[in-house]
This record gives sequence, structure tokens and C-alpha cells, in this order.
Amino acid sequence: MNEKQQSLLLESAARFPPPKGVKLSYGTAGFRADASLLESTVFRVGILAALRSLKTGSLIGLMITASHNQVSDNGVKVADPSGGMLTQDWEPFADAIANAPDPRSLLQLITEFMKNEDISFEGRQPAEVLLGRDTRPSGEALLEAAKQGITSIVGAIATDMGVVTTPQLHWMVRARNRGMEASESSYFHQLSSSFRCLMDLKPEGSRNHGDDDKLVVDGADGVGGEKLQQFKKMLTGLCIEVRNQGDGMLNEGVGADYVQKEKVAPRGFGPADVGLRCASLDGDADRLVYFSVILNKNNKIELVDGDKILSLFAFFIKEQLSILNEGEGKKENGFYQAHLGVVQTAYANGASTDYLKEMGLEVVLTPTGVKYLHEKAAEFDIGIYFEANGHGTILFSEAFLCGLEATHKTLLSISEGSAKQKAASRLLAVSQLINQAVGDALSGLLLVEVILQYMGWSIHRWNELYHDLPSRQLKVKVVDRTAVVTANAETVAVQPIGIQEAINAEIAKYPRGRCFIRPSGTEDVIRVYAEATTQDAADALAASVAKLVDQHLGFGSAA
Ligand code: G16
Repeated sequence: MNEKQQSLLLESAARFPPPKGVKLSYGTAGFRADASLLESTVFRVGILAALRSLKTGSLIGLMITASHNQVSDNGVKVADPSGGMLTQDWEPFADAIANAPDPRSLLQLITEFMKNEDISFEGRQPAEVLLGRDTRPSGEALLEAAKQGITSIVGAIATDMGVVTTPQLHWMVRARNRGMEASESSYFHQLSSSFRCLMDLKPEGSRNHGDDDKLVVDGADGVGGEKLQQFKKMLTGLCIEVRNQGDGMLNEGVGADYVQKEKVAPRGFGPADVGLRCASLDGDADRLVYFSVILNKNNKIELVDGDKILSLFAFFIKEQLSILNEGEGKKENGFYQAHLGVVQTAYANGASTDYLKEMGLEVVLTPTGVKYLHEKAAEFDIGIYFEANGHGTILFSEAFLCGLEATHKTLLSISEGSAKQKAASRLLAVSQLINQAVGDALSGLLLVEVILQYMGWSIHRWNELYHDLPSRQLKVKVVDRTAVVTANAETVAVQPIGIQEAINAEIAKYPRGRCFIRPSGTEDVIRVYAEATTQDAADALAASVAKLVDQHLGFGSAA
């Protein structure tokens, strides 16, 4: 690194001193904390993003969002060249620079890292980072800090895409790195045209029997509601009403996280909505859940969560694959059985995992965090991943898509309009509609809608695919959440010593009981998940384990 570069870094780092006495760590999806603590971290992540761009010779994304967290929090997510999450190999560097006490030590860490990673400025194209933010009031200032971090690397370009959903930014990074246009209009265009293609391939006259035609969407008072309101004008064959578009408080009694965890209707929904198909997005629109309001039940809902979305997608894809592989002619068409697999976490309802296995699918469990699920799903020809909280997508391998395109071409020439040709067309359209960079509530919603119409299913019919085991999730505030260390895809707590035995003793009291604890990577809490055969039992198991957590690690406030 030459002197000019060194002094540029030192000067700009001096403008963003880290907060005193705070240790930030790269969590489930980047750094997340109270917005007032984040300027220096975001500035430093800007530097990291520029270095990542230099290293890979590709465009990198940087998104300012705290997704489902309360409005006073904010955070930063990085998109790698594929559009997926930042490679996990760079997370320790992110941690180290976020916590460097002063500009000199920051510069030293950067110099060493560049040497180890063989990153230099010579002979490389300049770094470029695409920036986006959600609607949080703190977003603008943090985005400015990120820009300054990026441009403190000589020659680096920071391109601001303004207010976008997280999945839009990831999609744009992927698109640009594949030589395509990266803009909001190209995103809307790809989604709406593949949606239209799937609608045109529905069996004649099919619609969601039993539901009103209208879909009512809770926009979480965030960026997703705003974007959907804009986007819905481009969608034909779908009637969407968007509520909570940004007039109320972001994520406050609204949004996918609230609806899924509390199992109640979001603000602005009530008895008048009984019978309607409803959906909820989270604060940055990377999660989606469906629900319907139950009559006379105190805002209670029938929740159709990420596990059910996964099951619906798996059902549909499996059906298209079996049409394609039916009978003879399979080999002549050059098409072979695809390796289809699904990925879940420990939060997946036990009934969903049983259902998917009964369908003959390979089910893999990973720890919480899209970065883990995505990586596993990419090992299949078609990998579908979903967290119960509604974050997920479908990945198609390049090799599979190449084969599918060739098959489709052959089918078009020998049997245009045949069931096989239509199945191939549908799979190709799904690969265009679904956001293969990251979970995306808007593209997921369109795929759900078109599959329901294809199947002729109402939300209730869909929800009947299997019956969820009653479950309960709780959060416990503790002194230090890093004291909990887990293993086996977070199903076992190996630290603090003895806590797992105590949890096991509680689980043993309930038939089909299942319970685990884990430190959140986005909030300063320990999460407790419990499942049992009745709601009372799931509630009691979760409460007793929350009490155990409090006794071992908390402030001793549990009853
Ligand atoms: C992020 C991650 C998700 C994860 C969620 C909760 O979502 O992308 O994979 O499930 O955090 O994580 P934790 O339980 O560790 O707090 P989002 O939508 O908040 O960005």
C-alpha cells in the first residue's frame, strides 16, 4: 500500500471513531445494533466491501438495514459477487476491523489482511460497491459512512441505489456480475414477465377455490410495502391490497417476524378480514409468511409459515419433475432425474420435516442463518431452503439449468404444447421468478400465488398439507449471550455446562416434546424454541426452559 493510500485511510478513519466500551460482532446476517453505535462499523464495512471487490474483481453489495429489528436499530449486510451473503472466511476480518480501537491499528489490520489475501491495487480494475438502504431514519447517515469507507480505498466507486429491499440489492449484484442490467426496473421486469409466463401455463380456468381473489399484504411499515404498492401495477391476474405501507412505526406490531412469533394478526387487520388470504413481509422484505384471520378469536390467526411455503414449493417442483420424467422418451430428450433437496433449521416444525421426508425428499438441517442454508442448498441440482420465519428461496444449479434449457428446446421442436414441454417451461420460469441470490418476499409471494392458482388451492387447503405441532418461541435477556454455545445444528447447548441436561429433564415431561436454546445473532437475547403435542404443553415447556436460561445466565428476573 503506498503512502497516498495509507494517509487517505488514516484521515478518513479518524472521522469515524468507534464507540467506547462496545464490542460488536458479525452476527447471523452482518452487524446489527442500536443505530447510534454503528457509524464507525459501517464505515469499516465499506472498506471491507471495497477490498472484497478488489479481491474478486466483481461488484459487491452493501445494504444498510436491521431487517426485523426495532426501528432504532440498524445494521449492515454485505452481498458477495454471487449475490449471496459475504463469504464466511471474511467474517473474522470484519470482526477485527469493526473493533480496532484507532486508525493506526485499523490500518495495520488492513495491511496484513491485504498481504495474506494477496490483494493489491496494481493491475486490477477499481473496486465497485452497490449501496442500498431500507426506510429507517438512521439509514441516510449510515449510508454516507459506508460511502466514505468505500472511497477511502483509492479509485473505489460507490454506487447508491437509494431505498431498496435487501433482496433487490442482492439481485442487482448477481445480475451485474452476470453481465445483465442491475436496476429496479430490470428486477421488476424479470419478476413480472416470469410470473406472467407461469400464469399462462396454468391449467385452463384454475383459480384459488374457496378464497376471495384478493391477497392482502402487511408491508411491515417498511420498504417492502412501498415497493409492492409500486410493483403491483405491473402484475396482471393478481389483485393485491397493501396495508402498513409506511405510515406507522416499522416492525411495531406488524411484519413477518411479529406475525410468525406471536401468531396474531398485524396492526390494521381484524375481523373484517376473515376469509381473506393474507401475507406479511418483514422490514427489509427478505421474509414472507402467510396467514388467515380466525373469526371471533381475538386477533388469532392460522399461520402459514416458511415451512409451509417450502412444502408448497417442493410439492410443485416435484410434480413438474415427475411430469418431465414420465414414461418413455426420457433419455431421448436428454433429461435425467434431478437431485432435489430441501434445507431447514432446528426451528422447522417437526411435522413439516416428517411431511417432506414422506414426500421422499432429502432433508438437511443447518444452523440458523441464510448463509448456512444457502450454502447447503447450492449442493443440489434444485435446492429449496426455508427458515420457519419465512426466509428462503430455491436454487437451481447451472448444470441443471443448462440441461433443462436443452431439453426444453428439444421438446419445443418435437412436442410443443405437450405436458412435458409445459413442465420444462414452468421450471425455467420458476428459475427466473425466484430470487436465486437470497430469500425475497416479493418473488416468493408471486411464486406462492401462481402455485395456489395452478393447484386450485385456497390458503386453507394449502395449510392442510400437514398439521403443525404446537410450538412456542420466547426470548430471554441475559448478561452475556455468548455464554451459550451450541452444537449439532443448534439442537444441543454444550455451554454452559449442565444446562442441556436440565433442558432434557424438562423435555422428558412432555410427549413428543422438543426444545432448544441458542444465542440470537441479530438481537441481544437467548432464543428458546419448544414444540409438543398441545399448545399448553409447548407453552409450559418453553416457559420452564426460559426460566432455566434465566437462572443460569440471566438477571434472575424470571418467575
Ligand atoms: C436474519 C437472518 C436469518 C435469521 C434471522 C434471525 O434475518 O438472515 O437467517 O433467521 O436473522 O436470526 P437470529 O435468530 O440469530 O436473531 P433478518 O430478516 O432479520 O435479516
